[in-house]
Amino acid sequence: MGAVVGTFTTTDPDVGNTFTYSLASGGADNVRFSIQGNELRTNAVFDFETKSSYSIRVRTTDQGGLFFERTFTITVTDVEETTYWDFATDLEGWNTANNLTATVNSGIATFAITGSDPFIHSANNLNIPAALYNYVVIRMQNLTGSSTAELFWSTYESTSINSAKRIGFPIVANDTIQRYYIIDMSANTNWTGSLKQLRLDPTIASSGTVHLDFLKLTGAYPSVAAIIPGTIEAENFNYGGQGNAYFETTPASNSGNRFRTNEGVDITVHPQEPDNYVVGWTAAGEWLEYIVRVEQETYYSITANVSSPSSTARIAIELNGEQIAPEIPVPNTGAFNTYEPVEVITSKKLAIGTHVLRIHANTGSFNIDKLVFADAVKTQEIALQKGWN
Ligand SMILES: [Ca+2]
Ligand SMILES: [Ca+2]
Ligand SMILES: [Ca+2]
Ligand SMILES: [Ca+2]
Repeated sequence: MGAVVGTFTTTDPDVGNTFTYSLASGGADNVRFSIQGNELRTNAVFDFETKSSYSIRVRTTDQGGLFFERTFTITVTDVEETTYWDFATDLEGWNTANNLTATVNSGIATFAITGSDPFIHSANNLNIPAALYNYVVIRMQNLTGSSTAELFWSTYESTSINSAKRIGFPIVANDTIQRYYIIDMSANTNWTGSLKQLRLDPTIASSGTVHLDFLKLTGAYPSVAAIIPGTIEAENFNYGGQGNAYFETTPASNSGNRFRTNEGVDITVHPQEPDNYVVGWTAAGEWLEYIVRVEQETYYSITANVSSPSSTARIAIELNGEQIAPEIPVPNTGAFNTYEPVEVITSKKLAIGTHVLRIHANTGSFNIDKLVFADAVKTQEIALQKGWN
């Protein structure tokens, strides 16, 4: 919003004329733009995934009131926003402030805190649509005595950073491990418009150390976290693109060209279910992520609906970076178009809360339709009852 798209000039045989520009009736998408002086500016957040071409009509008027109108087509190109900061070798555009100094080593940013209100802030021109990116995922280890961290942000519509655009979240004090924190940003109604800058207060303590592994913005697809127990459709991976929501060996295109055609993940339609899609063209090392909400603490049975023409395909299921179940052995189903359910049981109880689930291809050459999570204890009781009949 407010970004300059281009500037207008008028060619007129009368030398010395001056021109003013305005939007003229007849442009289908005029409302999404504004004109300031000779600059065309955005009046909306443009997202390539939603709409990629806009039509506007512009009038140029000379000082005598004579005018000329012309229709323009504005094409939006798919620029992958930076939404993931891994701090691989430096702060990746983030800056420190208020009694906080940072060093980066082995992919971890370490913050030394020596006074009140320490924070880090991102570049001030993020241009990320808040509505799509409704979660912030942070992996960090808090070695301070505080159990609160905070996120602040500004948007192109509301450019100041203040407490109206803030979400505090609980962190573990004096922690012994790196831990995932998944923050639902839609909890604050001011998480809207186009994000301009993010600020992280990694602790509200005034002394101590925090180790930050990464911070990323991601979005549940289509909008809310999948519920466990329940079904996770493979094709409903997060928003965030290559390296953030998924890792693809062919990131430039969707090889099946179905469903989410602007993503690099390879998707085709289920052979028997025209409204259901599957992820295919899998290769070793590829992965997909999903924001999930576990509503019941228990062991789960995970049933993957999969296909493969080979017997070597293997899938790992991870939650917040940890493998939670034995590898799924995808059987040779005879063809990519023949699906079979394969069940594994989690090796630990899954904790209630919001988590990042990852489907990781240890060995490729399989298709995956979905994962069904069910309470393993209940599933086994039903199996027992059947046995007694
Ligand atoms: Ca890192
Ligand atoms: Ca691809
Ligand atoms: Ca692929
Ligand atoms: Ca599916």
